[in-house]
Amino acid sequence: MNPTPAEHFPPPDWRHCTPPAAAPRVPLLYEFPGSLACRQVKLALAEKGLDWRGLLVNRLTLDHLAPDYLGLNPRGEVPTLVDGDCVVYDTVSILRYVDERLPGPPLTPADPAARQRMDQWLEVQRRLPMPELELALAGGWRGHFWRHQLRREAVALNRRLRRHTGLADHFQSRLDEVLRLLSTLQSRGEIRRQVDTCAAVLTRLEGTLAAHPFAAGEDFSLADAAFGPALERMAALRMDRLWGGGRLPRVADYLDRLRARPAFARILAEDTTPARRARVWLPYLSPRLAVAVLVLLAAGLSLQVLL
Ligand SMILES: N[C@@H](CCC(=O)N[C@@H](CS)C(=O)NCC(=O)O)C(=O)O
Repeated sequence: MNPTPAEHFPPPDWRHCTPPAAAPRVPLLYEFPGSLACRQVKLALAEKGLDWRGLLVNRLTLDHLAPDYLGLNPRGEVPTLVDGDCVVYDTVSILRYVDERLPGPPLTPADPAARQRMDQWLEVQRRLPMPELELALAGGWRGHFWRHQLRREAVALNRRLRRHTGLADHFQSRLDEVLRLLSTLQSRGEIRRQVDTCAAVLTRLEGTLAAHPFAAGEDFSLADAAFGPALERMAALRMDRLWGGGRLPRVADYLDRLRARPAFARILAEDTTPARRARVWLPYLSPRLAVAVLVLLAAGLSLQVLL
């Protein structure tokens, strides 16, 4: 089997890069509204009380496959964080960078046992099959749209593979991933197995939450910045039946407590403003609307000529 984009392009080693010397530090976050991975990073930034400048990578217009963006993030995914000379991709790596290199209250426990728990939960969260579940379980027009978008991406990647041979590695690895996702979506059994994987993780989380209020210990940590948006997304996909109705009461209470945090409410609200939606949808819709208007005009003209 071909390596996944994450295996092909391992996380960058940011420990030797040079962050900007002067304050205030306002890192750039290449992001897409609604992206789970972006919300995890934004939650960590917001919990640390930091400002960031968001730069839209519009997944609707396939901006994440543009050669310039692949130069920053060879996986062709969002988010990517740029802070001076430091360019970081891979969500868990960005979370660690944010906490280790940027100011604000620490989100990594000082206690070694709690730190180890945080690291374990970050890795468990990283392996949750969220891209598959988001595509398979999203209902209504949203589900249809994103599955259609994935097929569009496969066509675009095939075309780009022929045109930009210099980036063949990047396009091939992304194409393999897109084809893997498309094939997973064909199999109900596979999706059921992935839901079971989540259920097993949540049962483990329930056990952990019996010992302390957050995933790693007594305080909010990077593990909660990762799990909060992931649970929120599962709830949006109606996977909350895994913990609702008294099944996993501590997980239910944990999500309620995370939702009640001001940083959490802020990042969700900022993601869904009408202005943000317009910035994403207008570049996608306007050329399509223009073509539709032209087709209608041409049809009207031909009718006039005929009659
Ligand atoms: N494993 C990735 C997760 C990032 C990810 O899956 N990003 C999604 C959006 S939430 C993405 O950019 N997908 C590209 C696509 O759909 O083509 C990481 O650690 O950064």
